[in-house]
Amino acid sequence: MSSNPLDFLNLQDLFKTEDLIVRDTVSDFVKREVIPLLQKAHREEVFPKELIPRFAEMNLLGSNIKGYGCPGLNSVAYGLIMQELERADSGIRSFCSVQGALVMWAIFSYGSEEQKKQFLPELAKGKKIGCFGLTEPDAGSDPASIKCSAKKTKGGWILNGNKMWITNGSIADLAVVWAKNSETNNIQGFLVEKDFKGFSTSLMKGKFSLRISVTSELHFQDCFVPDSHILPEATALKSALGCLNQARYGIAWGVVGSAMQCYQTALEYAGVRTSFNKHLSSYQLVQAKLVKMVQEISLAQLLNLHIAFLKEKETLTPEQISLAKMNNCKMALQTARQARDILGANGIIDEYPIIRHLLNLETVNTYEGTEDIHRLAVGRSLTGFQAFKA
Ligand code: TGC
Ligand code: FAD
Repeated sequence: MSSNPLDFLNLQDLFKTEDLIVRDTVSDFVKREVIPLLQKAHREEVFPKELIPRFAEMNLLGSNIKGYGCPGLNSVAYGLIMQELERADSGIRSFCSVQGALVMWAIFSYGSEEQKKQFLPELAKGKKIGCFGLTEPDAGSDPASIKCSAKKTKGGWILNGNKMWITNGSIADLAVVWAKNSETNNIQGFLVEKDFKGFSTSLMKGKFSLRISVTSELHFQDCFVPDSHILPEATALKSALGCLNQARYGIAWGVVGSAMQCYQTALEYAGVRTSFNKHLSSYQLVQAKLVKMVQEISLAQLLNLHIAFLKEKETLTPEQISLAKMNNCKMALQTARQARDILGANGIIDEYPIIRHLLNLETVNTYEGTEDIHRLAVGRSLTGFQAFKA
């Protein structure tokens, strides 16, 4: 029998010792402190906020940013953190992704020195929670068509419009908001604090996916944002898309964690459950499903290691990230579906993690660019023709 069915190709021989320490530390934390909270949180549709100080103590917020209270971990260690967090739940990884890859990264990449010093250490310590507002009710896949407007006024800007589907929105102290300059039509980035007049949020309830994650609408009604809170280097749509690259990279790693958890559960279950007087795992059809899972997980793990290598070399392109996000989300969704099947009726009950992962992965395959949007992004880079629009 395989000595480590979760690392069939023994890829961990390629990791540095310090990366393995990071992985194992986060894995222990997840098993001891995160997983025990999930069944209740998922049933009640609440985020387990008590974990936020622990995320900070464990350096999980902005862990690949250098300086400003962040540890500056390499791309493999960062990816392994995402993988281990998502083995628990995509909503747990989402919380850390939004805080680190979308909010902190936006400030780190496009903010002034004052903004970095003011916000990054507090965000790293979990003293402030952030959210990232790009999507609107009528603009998801096509962010160039957002309507949220920013009009220059004395000493600042006036924001009007609505954002929808915003992770952490209602619990955020600080929102990175993308709005169109009403004179130039350029998309610009703003930092909106929760007590700014004219800014409000509303919680979106009734999700059957990512239930432990807070999802909200953001509303701006003549909301005044002082000049000190415009991100000076975030001056176009490509600035927002630059943040998405960071988050999509983390998702490519994260969903492999979900797939690993589903596959491990199915493998163990098939080893003890009997049907027609034999263990499920002794049947060829069940083995075929388990082999398909380990085959796809192993290929996704290899892909992640390679994009980490490219990211460290600073040659990783958006289209390569699209390929990895698209492939690994689909792979995780298919793995979760096969794992659910192996558990029969037990596959739909929350005593096991599979159905929760399966439902979560429907969101993860959609947010940060749907599967088809990434397919089209890769298609454009292959052919030179964009097939997004007329
Ligand atoms: P397009 O003409 O392709 O691009 C406009 C400009 O941006 C550049 N660019 C990028 N730059 C950096 N990174 C990328 N990934 C980039 N993609 C494009 C591009 O070179 C161009 O630059 P320039 O200098 O020529 O102006 O723009 P388009 O309007 O045709 O749209 C392209 C498309 C569809 C790929 C893009 O807009 C897209 O990615 N759509 C998907 C939207 C999306 O992913 N939204 C995510 C919202 S945030 C979220 O979901 C958080 S979930 C959080 C959680 O809980 O984890
Ligand atoms: P649409 O753009 O309406 O797409 C619907 C369908 O049409 C999809 O299948 C899509 O692939 C297809 N489609 C669209 N355009 C084309 C085309 N040109 N060619 C072919 N097919 C096309 N956004 C944020 O800004 N911040 C967040 O924190 C955030 N968190 C989220 C959390 C959750 C739980 C969810 C579900 C979403 C979140 N989002 C967030 C929004 C997410 O990024 C969008 O839902 C996503 O980009 C897709 O947009 P849409 O839902 O409007 O779908």
